[in-house]
Amino acid sequence: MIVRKLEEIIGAVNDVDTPNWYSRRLLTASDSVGFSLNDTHIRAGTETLIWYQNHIEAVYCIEGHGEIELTEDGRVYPICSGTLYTLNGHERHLLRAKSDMRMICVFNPPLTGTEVHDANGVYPAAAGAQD
Ligand code: 9YT
Repeated sequence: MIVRKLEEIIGAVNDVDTPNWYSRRLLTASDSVGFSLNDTHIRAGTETLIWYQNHIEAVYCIEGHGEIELTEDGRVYPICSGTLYTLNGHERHLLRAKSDMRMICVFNPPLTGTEVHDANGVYPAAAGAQD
């Protein structure tokens, strides 16, 4: 059993800060549970290109509001507290935060804990992952 508190992650190596968002990786690959879980804040007014080619991400918004736009067809989905979206098709998208947003993000395969997006919005594949 794993019991962990947010205060243990804040300021540690798994507290990842970028210009558009900061993400506290509460569960990571080293926990060996098959997924990872982040407590992520998106800064108001930001737009982030995201394309999880190597992962499935589920995102549950618990604070704030914004939208995602799928770049393939321009469809826009409003996101607010209580909205879940899951990128089960590895959809390339833009995330726009209309206010500060807080999201619980689950990744499969799990993140190692320190990932940031590359220029294409991608996180690298987990070591040992199959193509
Ligand atoms: C919602 C979203 O994907 N935000 C970008 C950060 C990412 N979810 C993370 O690593 O927590």
